[in-house]
Amino acid sequence: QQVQVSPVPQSVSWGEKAFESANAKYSLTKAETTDAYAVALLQEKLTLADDGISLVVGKKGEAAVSAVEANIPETAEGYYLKVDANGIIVAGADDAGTYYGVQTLLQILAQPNVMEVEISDYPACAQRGVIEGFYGNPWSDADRKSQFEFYGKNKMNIYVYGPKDDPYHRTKWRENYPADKAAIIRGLAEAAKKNHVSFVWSIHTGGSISNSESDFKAVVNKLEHVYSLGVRNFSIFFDDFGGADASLQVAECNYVWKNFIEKHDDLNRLSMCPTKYNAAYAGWNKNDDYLRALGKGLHKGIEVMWTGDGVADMINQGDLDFFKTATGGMAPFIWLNYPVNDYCIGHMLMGKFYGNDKGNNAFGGKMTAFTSNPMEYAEASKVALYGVADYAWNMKDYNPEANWERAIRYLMPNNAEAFHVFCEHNVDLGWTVHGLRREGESPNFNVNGTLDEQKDQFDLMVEAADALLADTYNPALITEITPWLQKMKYMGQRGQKIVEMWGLIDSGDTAKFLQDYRDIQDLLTKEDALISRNFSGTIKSAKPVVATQKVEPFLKQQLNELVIAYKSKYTEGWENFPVQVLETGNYYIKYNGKYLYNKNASADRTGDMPIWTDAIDDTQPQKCEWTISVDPNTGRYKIANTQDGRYLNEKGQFWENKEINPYDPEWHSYDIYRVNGKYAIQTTAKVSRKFLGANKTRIIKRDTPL
Ligand code: LOG
Repeated sequence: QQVQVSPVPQSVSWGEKAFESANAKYSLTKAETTDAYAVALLQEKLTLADDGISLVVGKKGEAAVSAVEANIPETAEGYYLKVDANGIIVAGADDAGTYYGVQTLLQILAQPNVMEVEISDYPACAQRGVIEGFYGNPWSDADRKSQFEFYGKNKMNIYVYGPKDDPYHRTKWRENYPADKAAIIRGLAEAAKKNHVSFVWSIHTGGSISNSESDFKAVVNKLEHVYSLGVRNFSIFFDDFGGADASLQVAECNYVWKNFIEKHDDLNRLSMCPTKYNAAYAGWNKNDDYLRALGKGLHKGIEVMWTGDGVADMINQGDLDFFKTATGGMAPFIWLNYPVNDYCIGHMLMGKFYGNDKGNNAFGGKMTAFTSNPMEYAEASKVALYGVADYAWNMKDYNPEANWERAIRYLMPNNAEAFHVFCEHNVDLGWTVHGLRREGESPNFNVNGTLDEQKDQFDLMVEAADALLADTYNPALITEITPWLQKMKYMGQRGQKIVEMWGLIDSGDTAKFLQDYRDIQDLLTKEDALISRNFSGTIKSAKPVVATQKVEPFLKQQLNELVIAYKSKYTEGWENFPVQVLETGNYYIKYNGKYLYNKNASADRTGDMPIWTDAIDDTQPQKCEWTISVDPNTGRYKIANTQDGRYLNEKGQFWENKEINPYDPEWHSYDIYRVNGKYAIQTTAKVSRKFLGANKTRIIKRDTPL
């Protein structure tokens, strides 16, 4: 059998079986100068012995590999690898190339039957990796070390440290790390190196810096401090604080270049994240003054980050063209905002990594880096990052489906099927301020399928959750996703009950029907109590949601239909029925004793305000009549006013202003339920941080008695 090496090599040709790996010993030939980390890996993973299979490892210029020198790819980090009857040779273009050749070899040798093979391989994109740049709980030391090892195995070579909630990165940028935290950074820089990952430490001086030499000196002092901890690559961030002052930013970056980068022989890179870091933020203007000034003013060699068309966008040729024109000829350092979920923290993003241009291998050359901003869930992010690594290494052969299947098996080898089910149901982001959607959630769930088919799917949700909760292969991963596993299990159980209840309507077992109904309420209560993990300070907590694209709306809608079907047939138990559904029709909505009506007034845009409409002291209820109906596609209630029929949950009414909400057509959502014998509407409105001038998306909830 042939192993699918991941990332997929640029060129591979397989032959016959060469030998069996069980009990195989290898006799290592290398040079003094051969990459020490590659050698250490071989020593760690293989049994070495003088009478073993010949294993020659080296880089271009070293005598051991001179025979194959002509086969070594020119591209930095490339390698040539051959396994045949004579043994094995790994020849790198440089140290990293040798190391990556060894990583590929270890994947091949992990198979029971080792096949003859010849590989010529090199990266499409020179810098490939991750930007820890999200809001929320920064990754732990252990998370990061596990990441670096993963990057090494997957040929990613850059990690940018920029967690928004590390105060020493942002709010306290002038202060040095205290000793304990400094030791952690030192350890990380060292751990990154061992995996051929360049650790980039970034500083976010934001709005608390002036265009003055004394302030710029403070930046250099901080960078010198981090340099003293072993970091050799740096970045300066100007995202998300407001002031797009190009002259200050250029001055700051160039000062750092001259007085820090150029002062150290072992520094040669600097990057910056601009304030207008995507086309939307630059008003889609290719002649934007700010970007032009960066392109003109920044010292040659300073790389500029770019997220694409908007904040969360997949990358295509158009993005590169826009950036190139706007900056007067630069290639972007791509900061891809996926699978980051800090703006939709209830969602785990476990789907396929797809949607970026494949180009041919020249596409990777048109960007200086391809990096992904992940979730604060480090282990769970690896599903997407497995795709990022594969894509950035070899775009032309990148296959999202095949990659995803491999990622699932690689990350959860003993319960791959269960993990597959989990990933299938955690794909889409839902509606968010950034508008990014992911297709294909719950692909095996058919809303028009038979009850039996649906039952199978619900059973799988429950079984997969149980299997994963008991899995011990990667405890850190299971800890991260546990609330989502519990949610998936409860949802599956709700589904099982719903299937059963349709049978009970027919059979007339009203007692069991009512019991199932109450059980569903209990499950919902349990789901409502789920919370992602312990949070502190300004860090938000997440309420896990699962399968929001298809399964959740289906469950809601089915429950409504079941109750309506029950009511049309039976009266038994109805009085005490803990009804949560509202029959559709026309209603007046009262809030604090006043009728709500369709007043086209502007809402308070700064505070915790209900977004939809003002309550007025109006004695003419006909003016404020609302039609309530269930949207069959989402299972959500739609509330339309009877005056002009516009829906509250579409942007027509108060949110026409594109400045405020450029993307989200479903700004409001409603849950209608019954408390103390009265109906209530719970409004959930999202307000973007851009619009609030604050840092975070805000979720506003209000109960409105009907
Ligand atoms: C932030 C980033 C955040 C991401 C997603 C950049 C350059 N900055 O809108 O820290 O994780 O979006 O919410 C951002 O993307 N701002």
